[in-house]
Amino acid sequence: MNIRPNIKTGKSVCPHDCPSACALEVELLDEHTIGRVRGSKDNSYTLGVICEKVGRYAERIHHPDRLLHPLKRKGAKGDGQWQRLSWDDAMGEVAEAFLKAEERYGALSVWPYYYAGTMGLVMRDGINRLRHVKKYSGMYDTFCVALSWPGFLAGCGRMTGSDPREMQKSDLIVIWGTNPVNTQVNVMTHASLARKTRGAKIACVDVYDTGTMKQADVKMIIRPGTDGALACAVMHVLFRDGYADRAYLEKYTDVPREFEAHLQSRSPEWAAAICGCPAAEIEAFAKLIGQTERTYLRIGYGFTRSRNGSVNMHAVTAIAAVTGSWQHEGGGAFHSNSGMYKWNKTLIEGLECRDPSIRQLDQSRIGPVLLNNPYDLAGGPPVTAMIMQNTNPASVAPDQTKVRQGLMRDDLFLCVHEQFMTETAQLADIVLPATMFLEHDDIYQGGGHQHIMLGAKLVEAPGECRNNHEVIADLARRVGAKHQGFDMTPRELIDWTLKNSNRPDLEKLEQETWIDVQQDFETAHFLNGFGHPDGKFRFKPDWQAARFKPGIGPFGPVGDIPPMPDHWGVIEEATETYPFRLATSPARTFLNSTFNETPSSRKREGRPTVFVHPEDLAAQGLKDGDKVRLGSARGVVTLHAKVMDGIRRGVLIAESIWPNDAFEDGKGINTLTGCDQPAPAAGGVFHDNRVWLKPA
Ligand SMILES: Nc1nc2c(c(=O)[nH]1)N[C@H]1C(S)=C(S)[C@@H](COP(=O)(O)OP(=O)(O)OC[C@H]3O[C@@H](n4cnc5c(=O)[nH]c(N)nc54)[C@H](O)[C@@H]3O)O[C@H]1N2
Ligand SMILES: Nc1nc2c(c(=O)[nH]1)N[C@H]1C(S)=C(S)[C@@H](COP(=O)(O)OP(=O)(O)OC[C@H]3O[C@@H](n4cnc5c(=O)[nH]c(N)nc54)[C@H](O)[C@@H]3O)O[C@H]1N2
Ligand code: SF4
Ligand SMILES: [Mo]
Repeated sequence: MNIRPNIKTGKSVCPHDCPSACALEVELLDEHTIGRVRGSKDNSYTLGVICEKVGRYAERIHHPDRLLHPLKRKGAKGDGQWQRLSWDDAMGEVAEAFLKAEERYGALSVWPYYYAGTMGLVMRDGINRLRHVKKYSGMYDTFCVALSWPGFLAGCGRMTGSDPREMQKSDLIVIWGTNPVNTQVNVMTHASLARKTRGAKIACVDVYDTGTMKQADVKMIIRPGTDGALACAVMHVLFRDGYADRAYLEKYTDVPREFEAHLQSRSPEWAAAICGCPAAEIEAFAKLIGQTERTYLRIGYGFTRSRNGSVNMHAVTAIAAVTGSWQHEGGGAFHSNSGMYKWNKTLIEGLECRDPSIRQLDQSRIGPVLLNNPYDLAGGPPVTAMIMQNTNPASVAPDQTKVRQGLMRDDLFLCVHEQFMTETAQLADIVLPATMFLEHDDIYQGGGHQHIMLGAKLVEAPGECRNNHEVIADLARRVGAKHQGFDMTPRELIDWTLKNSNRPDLEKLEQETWIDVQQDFETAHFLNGFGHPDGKFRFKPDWQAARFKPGIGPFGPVGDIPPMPDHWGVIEEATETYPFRLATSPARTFLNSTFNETPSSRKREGRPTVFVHPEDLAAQGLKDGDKVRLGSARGVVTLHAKVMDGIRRGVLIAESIWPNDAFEDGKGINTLTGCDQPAPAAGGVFHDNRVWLKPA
């Protein structure tokens, strides 16, 4: 799409929870209205490409259903009746409820709750300043990375990796457990460039025939939760057939010979029985990796959303250590660059007021927390007052029935600060209207690349919308929380944070719009050593020490984690009652539950659907398009079946996240998912569900 002449454009950053954090150019039609949104061609990672849903952002920002005024519940919770009130009255009610909760049960009964609906550091994380100053309950954020990060860190010791732009210089890009065509489109830009310019091959490992898989030369379709087995068999072949780089292994890894011996019984035949993928395909895949020096492992999040997810992540990272592909440009591995930025968030988060002894309630267990399960409350008082920003747990959190029951509690005061009347906002006592990213100033980092980026305010907000910082600062004043961060503007917070993180200041960032902070080649490729004290990659990690946040966890049976990469059979294996394994992979034009309010996304995605192997469909006496029910130990949902060839028998996929009310009975897909805490550090197990499938 070309720039239209005579239309003013502004530079911005996509704020959504997506590793691509695209650099944007936004058409500004007047001070309230945007036109088209494009990817910036000048940014070396974005390269002018963004996803279709953000390309038509005008549809979201100018949506007729945007919340414009503070609202107060009329009638019972969830009745859908509201009355308008002024900001002053609304904030007065929130403050009063918080002070009352504190007086009755202590500060721990207030639980500020947030997630990454915006990735802006000021707007996303500022809620923690209020939390820390007031000593409210902590939140352990487990939806997304609590499984993947400990798995990556277990081996590599630092959350960085080969420059993602190096994919252009690879000869084989292995896209493992991510579906970038849907979830982070720029990976495909760089992989396709490598294919075009040097004939690189693309391999994809997933549990169904995704849009990414369709573009791949090598297609590895496995059963969910079996990546550890596949990785072990690949490494078995690498050692067996002489593709292991022994000099590299001796220098850079902890127990290479013990690991080689361990892998001797992990043959392709062994893995085939677990993964459901023929041994010959595993052999060929391993051989290709072994023969290609410049093999780049682009490792995603999706395959870690299982009870053995951390172990599987670690197993996949071990492949690059066996081949030593880290030594080559266009080689090595990448999961996230989050470990690179090293922000000083003292003022944004009020870190100097943080008391590490305060309980951390697990975000994914919001259901049991609100149902007063003693384990989840860690012996403390019940949660009786909450403010939520940038998240929609009544849709996205696991074990939805419990989440809803908890949020419906009569003695819980809930304030939701939102852009739309989400499933969560519908259950609130007070709903506050929030700005969108183009209506406020913030700063962003690229998880999937290496830029610090400024997203400045470009248009005026509609109605009475206020940004997160304003709301938190206002509430702080009303509940007597004092901190200099509450008295600063977002721009002052951005400037302070940049300067105190040894980065150029706001003025400089404003001139440049983004700063490339890529590490040098040796550091990014761990050639100066991996992130452990001895500088070695660990085939045998210290799982007991594996945490995502200092001081929290480990959870679950850490002692049972296999000492070296393996298939760890703690997933919800199918049983006679629940003969299928279900993954709830992201749909292309929804982003979690965001965008599921836009008409073009709804139209493109159709209706809530479950993909079923043709033989499984026939065996159930069903045909394509039939209405079906899925049931797990946690509940039942109703949707429609669609036949899918590219999937193993016994595996189901329900692309997500549809609004709850798009399903019969208003029960969304997370009715089926569980919220138990997998080892070592807990985390959302959205793709690890045993279910039955029946005609509706
Ligand atoms: N369109 C769209 N984009 C998104 C999102 C979205 O919901 N929709 N979500 C955003 C967020 S919050 C995140 S964290 C990222 C996540 O982005 P990704 O890293 O891509 O992770 P997921 O999207 O959870 O899953 C990716 C793929 O993993 C597959 N998968 C599931 N289980 C397994 C398994 O056991 N083994 C293997 N090999 N594959 C498996 C799924 O089928 C899916 O195709 O995407 C972001 N971008
Ligand atoms: N079944 C299933 N469930 C999943 C997943 C899955 O793959 N399958 N993925 C999981 C993952 S990886 C994640 S990260 C979670 C994400 O779950 P959430 O963090 O809840 O993400 P969203 O559903 O995108 O909701 C974000 C909300 O923030 C609001 N918002 C955006 N910007 C702002 C702002 O500036 N201020 C305020 N006040 N509000 C704002 C949006 O309107 C939106 O309603 O979902 C998890 N749930
Ligand atoms: S690909 Fe991700 S970061 Fe880029 S515009 Fe789309 S949602 Fe935003
Ligand atoms: Mo996520």
